[in-house]
Amino acid sequence: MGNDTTSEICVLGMGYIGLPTAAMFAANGFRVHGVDTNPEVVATIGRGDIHIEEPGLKTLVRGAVSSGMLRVGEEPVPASLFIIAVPTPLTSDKKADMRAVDAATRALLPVLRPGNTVVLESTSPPGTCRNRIRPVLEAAGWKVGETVFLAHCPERVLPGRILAELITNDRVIGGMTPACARSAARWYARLVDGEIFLTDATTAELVKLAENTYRDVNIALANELASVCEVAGANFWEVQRLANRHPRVNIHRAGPGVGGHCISVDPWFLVEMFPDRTPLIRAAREVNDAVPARVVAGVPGAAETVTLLGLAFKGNVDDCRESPAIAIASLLEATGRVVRVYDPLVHRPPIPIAASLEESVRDSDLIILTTPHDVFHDIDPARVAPLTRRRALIDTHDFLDHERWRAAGFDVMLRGTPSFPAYRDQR
Ligand code: SAJ
Repeated sequence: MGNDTTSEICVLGMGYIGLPTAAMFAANGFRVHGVDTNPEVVATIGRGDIHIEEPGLKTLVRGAVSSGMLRVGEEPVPASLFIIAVPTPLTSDKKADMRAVDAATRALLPVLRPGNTVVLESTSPPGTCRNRIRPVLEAAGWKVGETVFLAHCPERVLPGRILAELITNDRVIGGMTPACARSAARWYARLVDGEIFLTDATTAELVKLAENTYRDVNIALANELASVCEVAGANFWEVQRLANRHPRVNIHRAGPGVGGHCISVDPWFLVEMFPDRTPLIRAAREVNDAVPARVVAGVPGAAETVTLLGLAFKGNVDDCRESPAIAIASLLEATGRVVRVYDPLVHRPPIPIAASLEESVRDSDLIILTTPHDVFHDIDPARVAPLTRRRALIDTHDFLDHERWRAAGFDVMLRGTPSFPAYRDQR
């Protein structure tokens, strides 16, 4: 046991992954020091509060901070395990921005001691541990695999289910050496109920990218099939349902595009590093990125005021990062339309949103369901209908009860079917 400035675990980056991970270790009896370079984030967590929304997180953090097991600051402190969980966003030219990983690596050097383990959790391009972090540690005099241990343990938790999945998901731990993997695994074994698989660092980096790329490519296929169905006179949702009765087929869901900070970002890490070997991965990204424009192209010319139901990137979360709804809003505005957005789950909207459902649909010519929040099922179309100027609904997710909306007088247009308006003229 150490004193006030020594923790067992030091987590660098108090975001969507770092904060839940730090709080979960703290709740399991570890003394944890959380680090963030943003003083506001440090102050918020320091008073037991949170700056991101995730079910159960507030209670967990409040308990961990008030028990003294989770402390926060702007600088790393000596610890036995360092977890780097900082953002690895995309630059505007679709390259991995590794500045936060580099800064975190440098920041822990002054407090690193013999026998420490450094784990990179941030999703990173293949070779990051070997070619980016190891040289910095070795330049500082450390011998990786002997005097310090370095491993990649990618996070794989689903926003909205982070706390449960931190415990139940299997983990892949890739070490720079087998001793590095074992050293990291000893820590995670005390938190994780899922199975822990040991491998090398580059394989672990690729496992994470492969998982999200698999999703992206399959979602692109679904979106492309949906577009085909619109002109072929078929219903994509029926095609998907029936094809998925085949034992070896799993067609994903079409939608308004792919959002979030992971699936729409990670495949680019492979394209950036291996441009000649990734034509399919690049094409899938481009297909999914083009879906918001397809949705907007389908908006009837007469619709001057458009209401978007949902701003979050997926259902039942408040997270708006890379949300297709934001892209759809800005594309609609670029065509001169008035856009109103309703999302009761989003508390820190990146673009202005309406204060109520009524405000968002008043004098609207078209409602587009952009996010499948469960609460939208509770909307009574008969109450909405008299407020609108025209009764038209585009459902991009096949989510709402269409019969109910039709009964209230709405013209229902479903993405992936011939009712989708862009294609009505082509038949
Ligand atoms: N989406 C579709 N069709 C589908 C599935 C998803 O259009 O069939 C869209 C969603 O609407 C959303 C986006 O894709 O806009 C991503 O949503 P998601 O729920 O599939 O995934 P994320 O981004 O919330 O979380 C993913 C997860 N990865 C995998 O499922 C392989 C999660 O386990 C990862 O931890 C997370 O990325 C991450 O941090 O990398």
